[in-house]
Amino acid sequence: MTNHFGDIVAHSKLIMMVGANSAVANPIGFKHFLQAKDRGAKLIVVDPIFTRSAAKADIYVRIRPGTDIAFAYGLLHVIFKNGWEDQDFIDHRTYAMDQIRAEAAKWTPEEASNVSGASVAQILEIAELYAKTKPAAIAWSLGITQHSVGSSNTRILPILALVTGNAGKAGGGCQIIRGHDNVQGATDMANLADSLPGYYGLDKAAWQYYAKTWGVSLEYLQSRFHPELDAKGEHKWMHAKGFSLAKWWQGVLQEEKTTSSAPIRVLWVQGTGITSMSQQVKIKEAIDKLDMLVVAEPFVNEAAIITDRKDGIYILPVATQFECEGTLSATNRSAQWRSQVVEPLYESKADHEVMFAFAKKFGFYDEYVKGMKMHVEKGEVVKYKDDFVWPDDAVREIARTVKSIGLSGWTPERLRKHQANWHLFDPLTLKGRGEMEGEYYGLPWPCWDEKHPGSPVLYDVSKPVNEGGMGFRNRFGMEHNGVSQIADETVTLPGQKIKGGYPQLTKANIEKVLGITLSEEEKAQMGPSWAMDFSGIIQKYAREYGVCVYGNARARTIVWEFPDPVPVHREPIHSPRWDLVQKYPALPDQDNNFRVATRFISEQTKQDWSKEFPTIMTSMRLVNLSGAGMLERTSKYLSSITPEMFANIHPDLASKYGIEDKGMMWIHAPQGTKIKVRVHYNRSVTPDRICMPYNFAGVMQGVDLSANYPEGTRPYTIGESSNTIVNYGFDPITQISEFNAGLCRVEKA
Ligand SMILES: Nc1nc2c(c(=O)[nH]1)N[C@H]1C(S)=C(S)[C@@H](COP(=O)(O)OP(=O)(O)OC[C@H]3O[C@@H](n4cnc5c(=O)[nH]c(N)nc54)[C@H](O)[C@@H]3O)O[C@H]1N2
Ligand SMILES: Nc1nc2c(c(=O)[nH]1)N[C@H]1C(S)=C(S)[C@@H](COP(=O)(O)OP(=O)(O)OC[C@H]3O[C@@H](n4cnc5c(=O)[nH]c(N)nc54)[C@H](O)[C@@H]3O)O[C@H]1N2
Ligand SMILES: [Mo]
Repeated sequence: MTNHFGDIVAHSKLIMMVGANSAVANPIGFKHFLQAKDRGAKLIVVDPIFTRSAAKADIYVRIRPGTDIAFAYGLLHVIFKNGWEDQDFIDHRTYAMDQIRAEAAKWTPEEASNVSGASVAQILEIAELYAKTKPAAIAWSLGITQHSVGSSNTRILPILALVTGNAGKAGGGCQIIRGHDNVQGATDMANLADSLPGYYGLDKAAWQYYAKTWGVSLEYLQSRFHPELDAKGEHKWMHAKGFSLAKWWQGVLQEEKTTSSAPIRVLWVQGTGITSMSQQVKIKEAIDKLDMLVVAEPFVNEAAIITDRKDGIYILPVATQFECEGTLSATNRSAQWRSQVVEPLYESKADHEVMFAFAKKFGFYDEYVKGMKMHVEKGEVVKYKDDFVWPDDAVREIARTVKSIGLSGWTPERLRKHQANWHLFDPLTLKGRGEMEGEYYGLPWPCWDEKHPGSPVLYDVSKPVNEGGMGFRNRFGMEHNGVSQIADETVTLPGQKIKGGYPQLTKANIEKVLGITLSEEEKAQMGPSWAMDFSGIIQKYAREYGVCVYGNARARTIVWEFPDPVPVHREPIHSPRWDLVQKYPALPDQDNNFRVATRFISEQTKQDWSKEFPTIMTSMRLVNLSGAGMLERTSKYLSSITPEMFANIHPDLASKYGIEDKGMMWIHAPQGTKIKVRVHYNRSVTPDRICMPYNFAGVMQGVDLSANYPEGTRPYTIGESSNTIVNYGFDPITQISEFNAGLCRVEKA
């Protein structure tokens, strides 16, 4: 999220909500959109389903799943054609907009309408309204990300904000309304298979940096990996992405090409539902085949239920958030300190205690916790005490290390003080008063040092850097195709002592960029770049000169290292429009991403899937159930609201197949799987598509698995998981599943 919820209430004059149903998924967050509306802001909702959020919209646009790029280019076509773009912003702060313009030129409103299903009149109306109403925010969530074009989707929407000059503005920006309370923190801390914490990547420099902060040698870290070397003589598996949550099962089954040192034999699950992932039948087969499955969490994870195996399953009781203390990151990048309410109940242990016990058992506990006993002296990370205090020293380790996104100012003392003084912060501006004067609530990152107030709005050049302002990040080199990637001389922030754009600060360039001379001592202590400078000297000078350590650059609209540098529309892997598959085909198949091969074009063109599977299927959420659903389905009251798994279907579609309201139906998927669910006649869906929640498990392809729950643990409700029939399909960059666009066939049961 570039801005924050209060900012929407206070400043947005228009909110275009694309692929999010916050009225259900984030009811408290959605309240802010409604408050903005009360103030006169316009709400546009773009969604294939007439959702509860759509019901509150001034304009609702129904599009076909997986066609947001076509729709957005339709808007861009009209905006460019009429000269409604913010040319000043484009000239000074962006790169390669010509290429976007060229792609947009192809998308006449008629073609955008043909592909997306939005009417030409709506495209014209929204393009004008969006371009002329400022500031305008764009909000999105899973309707954008959960596609085989998910990462391109997440680029085309910020491009709309850049074209209209809405990026880096109060009331503008991109409001990505994220999922679990700490999902931002989870990615920041690299619950990811392709990076070290703080998005440092997996190259040798990153590992060396982490070896230093953890107080261990690089050789020690290397020794933790399979010893195979690559062509350059480097430790191959240390620098390779791991398996992803979406496709780990392929590492067990080895049915398609996998690139790993050995098949996966053990699965350790801690804090994810497993039944929340697509390809449930493959997942079940993989769990059956493992040597061992461990599930460590507060409930009985249904990963242990969907398998036929009777041994080799360990269920470890983990404490809940109320039984431990620490920090988390809210969707707007603010930290929140969370207090312990009670001691862990019964024999459960907090997550970190489980991990410590694991590390002890496997003989690496000392190295595992050493980072919490280290601090910086003269630019070097050295051990300074024999024991650590949880969670304070974990937070200190993060502040010392994660400079990339600016967590340096997040000390436990500051975060605790924010928690104790909630009442002193203004929810609309996040500004503190009284004792908290000069700070923003939760020190939204980047928070560059212990004096920094946090950054409520990313890329805001109207504020001094030391007060939360910044330009765009210089992350992709100094130039591309001979064009400078640095912002031009007009982009000078208040308080900035040098003029215009500048590169990210490194040991090699800092003297030249700032016009300073470093002492020999400073040079000796300084790290190679701002993101790896334990000494803090680069940030010290940045503060003095009013500049941002990561540079002041241009927003690139093309990502040259991606398969689609310019976002282009590609039909879903299972498309209802065979005619469009020829024109907008999927990407070539991938040989190795996250260690596995993934089918794109070969799956898409294997046959005209729409003949046998003519109906589109999408996902929805329920207010009373969350994620894999185990937490709430064990609650008598919450589960009674939706006592059964169901699918919403339009009466016209249902009657075509003789399917009765409140009766049962089978839903069949292209991969040969099926689920049996309760029928809900519903007019939020059109007759070409059905929609269903994903929060059930415990029944698979019509088979009730109640007997597999340990005694006394079966939740009040169980049901088919929609992920048994979610179609094969993954994003080429992130590998997120195509949960929100697939095909199926319905049949009376
Ligand atoms: N009660 C409850 N709250 C939750 C959760 C929960 O399970 N239960 N889950 C939490 C989590 S983890 C998350 S990530 C958030 C998710 O929050 P949301 O993403 O807001 O939740 P969804 O219901 O998945 O909404 C996605 C919307 O995108 C639409 N959509 C599908 N395909 C497309 C498309 O191609 N284009 C467009 N424009 N729209 C499309 C869907 O119809 C749906 O209305 O919710 C969080 N909050
Ligand atoms: N079809 C379809 N599938 C989807 C989606 C969709 O829209 N459609 N959405 C996707 C999205 S965005 C997400 S985020 C996932 C969500 O799905 P999951 O990642 O499965 O999320 P949850 O069910 O919320 O939580 C997982 C487990 O963590 C346990 N847990 C709770 N607190 C703790 C704790 O403190 N410690 C430990 N160790 N465990 C704990 C819970 O009991 C639960 O079993 O589902 C994805 N799957
Ligand atoms: Mo999520």
